[in-house]
Amino acid sequence: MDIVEKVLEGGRMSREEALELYDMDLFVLGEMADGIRRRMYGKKSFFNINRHINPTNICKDICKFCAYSASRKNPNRYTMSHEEILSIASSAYERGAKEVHIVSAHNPNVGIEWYMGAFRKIKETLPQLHIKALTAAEINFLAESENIGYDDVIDMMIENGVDSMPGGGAEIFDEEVRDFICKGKVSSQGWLEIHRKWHERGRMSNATMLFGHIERREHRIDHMLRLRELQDETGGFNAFIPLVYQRENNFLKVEEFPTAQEILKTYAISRIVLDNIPHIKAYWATSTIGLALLAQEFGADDLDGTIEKESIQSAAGARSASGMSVEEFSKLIKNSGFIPVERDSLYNELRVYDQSQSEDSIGNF
Ligand code: V47
Repeated sequence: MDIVEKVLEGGRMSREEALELYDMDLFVLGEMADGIRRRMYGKKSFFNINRHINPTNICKDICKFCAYSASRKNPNRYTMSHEEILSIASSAYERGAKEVHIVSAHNPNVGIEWYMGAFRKIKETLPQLHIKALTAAEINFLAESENIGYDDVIDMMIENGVDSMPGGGAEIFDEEVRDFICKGKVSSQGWLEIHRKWHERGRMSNATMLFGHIERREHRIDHMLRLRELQDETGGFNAFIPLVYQRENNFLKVEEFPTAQEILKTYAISRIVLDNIPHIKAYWATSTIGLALLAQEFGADDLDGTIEKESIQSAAGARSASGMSVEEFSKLIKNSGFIPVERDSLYNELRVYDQSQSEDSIGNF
């Protein structure tokens, strides 16, 4: 059976087959990925109203791709107070945000209580607001610096109101590439173990992959396969998010950047290979909004959210510093031929923006 037939019959891709997908014509790949996406969600494209908060940029680690960390080129070191964090979360909530996405650097000057206290304060004040916080890299950092286990940090997160985990810190699992781009950060095995432990507690998380730097196609496939294996075990990943590498203001010098074709192929292949992860997210902050909208035809069913403010990718050149309004966001999705569906953090549908009329309908279709 050839690969196209196998994909059409819902067969699972082997490592070799997954790699071969990259050699296929972009539109053949797109049609296969779109077929899977359409069977799952029709023309619905999901997004949420969220606010990214990056409470400190002081970092003990040195990742070559990072332009956000204050330990390198960024002269503006900051650490927010709990009051500042709460005030950002409160004003976002008042404007309709359903989720705060809180990701920080690995700040050695504040203890674990600074992190946990911020979550507790938000949860006590705004119990309805979903807190998606702490990447596995941050959890590993906190466990190491406090000399406690992953389980301890995870239990504290739950006690202090964290609802789900973002997918950051995964970068590329291949150990050689990882060592070169972010030596000293959580290991691949550690990243997967932390997510396994989180899932074992009945909680959901996401998984990212940073691509378009020095990694090769085979490393991306390897990354996807390690995630697929864990997902077979736990079922705890909601979304896979390929993050396109942003090149400015950092130390990872790259000669060739991925073309739009390569980026779209990567979305399509992830939809085909990750047959057990429900959502493929085209995170517009790194892909650009134009390509994210196109990615809807190449397997992606989720465009993340309005973001409102973002500091990590925008420090490296992405045009995401001030997010997007929900009106603009939903209009772009609608005008690209898809049905904008506002979701909550766990993918329950909150509001469907009707295709044919300008009015919205509320509830599930
Ligand atoms: O892990 C850092 C990435 C991630 C660069 O779970 C860069 O819903 C591109 O995890 N170019 C943090 N990327 C962001 C993150 C995330 C984003 C959106 C949604 C979700 C989710 C999670 O940002 C880091 C790292 O891989 N990053 N520098 C850069 N130069």
